Formats: sequence, structure tokens, C-alpha cells
Amino acid sequence: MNKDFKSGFVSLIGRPNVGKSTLMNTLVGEKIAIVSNKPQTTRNRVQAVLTTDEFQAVFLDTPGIHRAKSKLDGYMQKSVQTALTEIDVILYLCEPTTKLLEEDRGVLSGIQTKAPIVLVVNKTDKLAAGGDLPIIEAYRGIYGFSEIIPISAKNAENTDKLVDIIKKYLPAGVRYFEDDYLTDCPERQIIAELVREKALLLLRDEIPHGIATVAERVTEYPQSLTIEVTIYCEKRSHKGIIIGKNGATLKKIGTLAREDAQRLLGVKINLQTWVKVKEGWRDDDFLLRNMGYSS
Ligand SMILES: Nc1nc2c(ncn2[C@@H]2O[C@H](COP(=O)(O)OP(=O)(O)OP(=O)(O)O)[C@@H](O)[C@H]2O)c(=O)[nH]1
Ligand SMILES: [Mg+2]
Repeated sequence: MNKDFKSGFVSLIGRPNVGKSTLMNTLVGEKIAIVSNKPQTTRNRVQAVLTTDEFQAVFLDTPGIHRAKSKLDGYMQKSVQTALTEIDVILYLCEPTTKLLEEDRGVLSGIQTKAPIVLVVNKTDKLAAGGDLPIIEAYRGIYGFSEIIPISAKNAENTDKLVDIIKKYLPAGVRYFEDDYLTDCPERQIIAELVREKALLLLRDEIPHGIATVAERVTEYPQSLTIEVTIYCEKRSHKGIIIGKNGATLKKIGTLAREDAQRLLGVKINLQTWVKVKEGWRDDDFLLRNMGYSS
């Protein structure tokens, strides 16, 4: 037992689409959380663990902070709040533009914590070299951040320096989890989330936000896993679009999700997908609970 070992909980917070899930995946080296170019992709708090010889960091990915319009939004915002209590380090992510500075100021002023807040300016690969300095100055003016670091989560640029910063702020502590432990997310939920990710990728307009995916039935064999995932949508017309001509869209969603799931879980996966209409599920407490969106 290393007496200098450090460990603790690290929250990833920020507005929708800034790259929180991408960063968590980069930091732990596996794709645990789903990612998309549409805002409000993450709906639940997702945990992923990075263990080295010197420290164990338990990352909590959270939904993007936004104004709640539905009961689902309310649930999402509550899961952000729970990721702020008993936390050792907060990573507050933003993009390298001053456009949302005032909104971030508002969010940060509402955060009550004793934990250090590290401002992570993500997506610096979108800037010309050296272009990130004015934004850092602007952000320095809105909050007393413990550190400010520009990175590219997508290209893993400067993320090693970010890991050093995280380590610096972690307290001395024990290993909470076995060295090879990666996430608290059950396999069936990871697969259902991957199906939702592919639906987000392949569908446009208002449909993605009205989709929920639920793993209904799982059968495990020694070398393979058979799983049924139901895609819930809000309208009959959406069901047709999700299925696509001759079932082509649904087939594509299933194929892409299965490939990712096999890569991550290392077993052969038989995935069956169904589409069902549940009008108004985003504001229905009973349905939300059944879909796993309840605290
Ligand atoms: N160019 C660039 N794009 C990035 C980077 N990090 C993330 N992205 C992209 O930004 C989009 C949003 O990424 P996510 O990781 O889903 O963002 P998020 O903050 O988790 O979003 P929500 O879950 O909706 O709050 C995706 O299209 C990512 O590929 C980066 O470093 N550079
Ligand atoms: Mg996310």
C-alpha cells in the first residue's frame, strides 16, 4: 500500500455540448459516455474511473446545464446538483468563445462548493495557434478559478497536463475500486445508450430529443450476449422515420451500436431493436421512472 496514494471524485460540469463526455472518455481511455453534436446528449450522471500507480480519480459526467422545460430536464438538472456534493475537484468546461460568458457567470455564481474549480477551455483545435489567450482573460474575470487550462478533448491535446492538475488537487486516500474497475454503468444501460447515440447521429430535427432507449431483455451466454433495446419516440410519424425505408435506418442504428458495444465489452452481441410510441413521456413521472430517469 502506497501511503502517498491519492483518490477522489471529479465532476465534469458545463453547458450542453461543450465536450464533457468526450473529455471523460479521453481521460479514462474508453468510450463509456455517449457523445453527439446535439446538445443535451447526456441525461444521467455517468461514472468512469481512472486508476494509476499514484492515484484513483472517479469522474462524474453530468448533463449540460440548461433551463428545464420538461420533467426530464428537471431530472437532468438534479443529477448535476448531486455531482456537486462531496466532490474533490470540479472541472468546469467551456468552449473557446466569449459568447456564453455571461451564462457561465450565472451558472458559476450558483455553485456552492468548497472544491477547487478548474476551468477547462475545450476544443482549442478549432482555434488558430495561440488564439486561446483572450478567452482565458475573459473567463478569469468572471470567477476565481483554481486553474485554467486549454485542451482539446477530441485530440487528447494537453489532457496529460490536465491529469497532473487533477492529481495535484486530489486528497490522500484509498482505492475506492479495483484497479481494472471502469464504470458503474451496467452493460445493458451502456448498450441502450449506444443505441440512443446512433439515433442521435442518424436522425435530425426534433426527433432525437424525444427519444429514450431501454434495454428490455438480456440473455447472457458464456461468449455472447443477446439484448433487446426498445427505442421510445413521441409521435407515430417519428416511428416511421426512425425505422426508415424498408427498415434501413433502424438497421443502421442497430449495426453501429452493436459494433461499438462489441468493441467495448469484448463479447459477441446479438442486438434486437424495437420502436414504440409513448406520447408525452418526457413529462410523465411513471414513464420517466420506467425509463431509468429517476433519482
Ligand atoms: N473540435 C472539437 N470538438 C469536440 C471536442 N470535444 C468534443 N467535441 C465535439 O463536441 C460535441 C459535443 O461533445 P459531447 O462530449 O457530447 O459534449 P457534452 O458536453 O457531453 O454534451 P451534453 O451531454 O449534451 O451536455 C461532439 O460533436 C464532440 O465530437 C474537441 O476537443 N474538439
Ligand atoms: Mg455529455
